[in-house]
Amino acid sequence: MTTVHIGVGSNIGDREENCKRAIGELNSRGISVRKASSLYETRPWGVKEQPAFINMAVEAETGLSPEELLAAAKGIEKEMGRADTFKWGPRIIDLDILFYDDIVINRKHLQIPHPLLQERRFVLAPLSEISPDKVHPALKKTVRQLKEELKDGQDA
Ligand code: PH2
Ligand code: MG
Ligand code: MG
Repeated sequence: MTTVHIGVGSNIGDREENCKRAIGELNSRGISVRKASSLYETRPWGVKEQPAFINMAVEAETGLSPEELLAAAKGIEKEMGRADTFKWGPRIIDLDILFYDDIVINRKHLQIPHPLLQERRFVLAPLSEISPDKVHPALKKTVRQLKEELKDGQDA
């Protein structure tokens, strides 16, 4: 079993319900959620002209490989009716692999740890609630440290 961290976000429809449903779907696909953060309402990052998000982070255990985990996340997004919009655009549900144990993967379609997590308060705030001492395997800093190092303007 491997410990993984997943970021959950939604900014369309019943955002809270969408996040909760996604957690149920993870559990039913062999990704057993052990810890879930609170729900955070966050300002849109990247593309600002869109509705506010609900974000959260979970820690889970799984026997799935990184590729299988990615396929499961994409499958849940699809099943929940996620439509293709544009990069960083609005979405009913977004499931991003943040960490997969201490593995570092840099393939075109799969990058772990998530390449932008250190720039995003909407990721680091919920993540530091559940796993503050988790060390980023490439940056060699804890989640707590990364959150403290965010610049003031980086509030989403
Ligand atoms: N996701 C994005 C782009 N911008 N902003 C917030 N606040 N929360 C998100 O989950 C988010 C975002 C692309 O995945
Ligand atoms: Mg995302
Ligand atoms: Mg995504």
